[in-house]
Amino acid sequence: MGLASSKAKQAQILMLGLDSAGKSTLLYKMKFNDVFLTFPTVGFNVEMIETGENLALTVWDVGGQHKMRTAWSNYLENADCLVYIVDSTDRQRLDESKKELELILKNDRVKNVPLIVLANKQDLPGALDAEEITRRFNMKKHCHDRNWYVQPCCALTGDGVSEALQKLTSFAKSYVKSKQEAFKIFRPD
Ligand code: G3D
Ligand code: MG
Repeated sequence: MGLASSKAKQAQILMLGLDSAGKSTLLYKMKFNDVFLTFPTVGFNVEMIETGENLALTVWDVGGQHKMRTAWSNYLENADCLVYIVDSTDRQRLDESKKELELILKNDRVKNVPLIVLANKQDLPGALDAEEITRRFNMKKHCHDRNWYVQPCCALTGDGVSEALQKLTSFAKSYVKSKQEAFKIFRPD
């Protein structure tokens, strides 16, 4: 194994979703495997997560309140994977959540960037399951040009969170690799 391949790689992960979907709770569950009291995020939280696979994830959790959403596009530039959190019980705002996701996916800055949708709050009665979220968000249509996956989870108990982290690592890894290969073609030695 050469030096270059043994060097730990970095991936930038961007967590988005409406306010109260569970982004900050998920971030801390992923990082510390613990539940913290969260407050509406003003600005952003950022944490580094070691994956144990020669890849460190820098995870950005950007506030989801209405006034913050216009700032989302500023964070899109260097994302290697998007994580979009949905409150699967919030049927009233499901359409709003879907529209915000569509806007993100239309942005050229995240063309081909992989996406994981987390169907959060599966512990609560009436939560829509991953299949239903997939269908209602019309994922096949909106994500035909990127890797995507919908993972059911509960940020409080941690159910589905390690699966989400595994998928995230695998998507981010292949995206970082494809970026590096494109760079080599662009700048041959
Ligand atoms: P946000 O960062 O997306 O705005 P938060 O969301 O992480 O601050 O979470 C908003 C509220 O949802 C919090 O409750 C949090 O405990 C709760 N929550 C997050 N994930 C889950 C989940 O999987 N199941 C349940 N039942 N609740 C969840 P409070 O009461 O502090 O507002
Ligand atoms: Mg938050």
